[in-house]
Amino acid sequence: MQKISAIILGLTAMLSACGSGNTQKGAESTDTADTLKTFVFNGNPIVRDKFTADPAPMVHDGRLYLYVGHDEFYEGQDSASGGKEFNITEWLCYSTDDMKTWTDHGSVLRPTDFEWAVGEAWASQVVEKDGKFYYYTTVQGGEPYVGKAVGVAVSDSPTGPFVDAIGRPLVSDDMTDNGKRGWWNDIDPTVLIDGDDAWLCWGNGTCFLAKLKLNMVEIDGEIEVVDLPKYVEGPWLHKVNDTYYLTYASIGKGGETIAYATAPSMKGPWTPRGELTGAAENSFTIHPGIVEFNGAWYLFYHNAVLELDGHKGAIGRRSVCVDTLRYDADGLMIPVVQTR
Ligand code: FUB
Repeated sequence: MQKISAIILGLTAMLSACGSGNTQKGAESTDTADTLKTFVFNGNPIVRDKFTADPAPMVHDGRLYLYVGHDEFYEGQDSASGGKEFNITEWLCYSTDDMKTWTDHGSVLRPTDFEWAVGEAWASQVVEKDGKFYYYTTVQGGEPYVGKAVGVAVSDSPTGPFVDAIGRPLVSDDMTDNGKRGWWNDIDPTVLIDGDDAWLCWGNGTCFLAKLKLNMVEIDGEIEVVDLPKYVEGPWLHKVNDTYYLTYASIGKGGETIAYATAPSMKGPWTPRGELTGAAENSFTIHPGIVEFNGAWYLFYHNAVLELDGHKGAIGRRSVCVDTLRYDADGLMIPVVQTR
């Protein structure tokens, strides 16, 4: 009898723990049959139970997958500088089929899943090719690699498990000029698959562009530099009809804004088209992620308006948001107003 009571008590405790863990403040929440958490989008920011940053959307098989870095609080964060404002040890994945109900897939990759990396899950992007999902990431390299590097992991599923595809960085610090940002300039990869070609673009302070081989895990030829006004970081490539778009975080007054350029070919020439957004509320950084889904276009970005567990939003405690993106008759993106 005592044993049965203990089992019942244990089960009750487990169930109530599951229930409380599944509730996002400000959003309805339920369990799916396979126990993944779901929540309903009721306005920005999208995710309310964690700080999230650097959104990277991908559409596959009628579902939108959103990959983000998990910004985490640590004591001393508010007086840190030089990149130490960020404490990001994993990438998370969320998905939806209607932009309203989201499924939380949890952590899908960590920088330390790359044996040669030591941490720092900075901006990333996932793309699908021939049934494989390639996760291009920013990480901090360990010996013998110094500085930030671009890694690539691969999976048969959009939600992982992802494994290091090549056992070394795809881009390491020695492969590029250090430019304005030294050891930290090889960050923020974005990939565009265009017919039989694939392009990799990345960089902080300098915007680098290179072709990828068909295997998606080797650079093909020279690394070029794209000259863009006020370029800082966070490039995002996409294409509509015959126009190529390179959207990026540019330096504005006291913080980053999103700007973009267009070109008739990935070889350029790139024409600057000005700002797509102003600065993000309460955040020095902003980071674009653009995708078409169910007949509409969306701009994902982050701000820092969320307060969580008594910690206010900050440079290293950001929140991913989404707003509708529209084009004018000439194919130019119409400035996006950031909404709550
Ligand atoms: O999240 C860390 C860094 O901040 C990213 O790599 C940049 O794009 C900026 O958002």
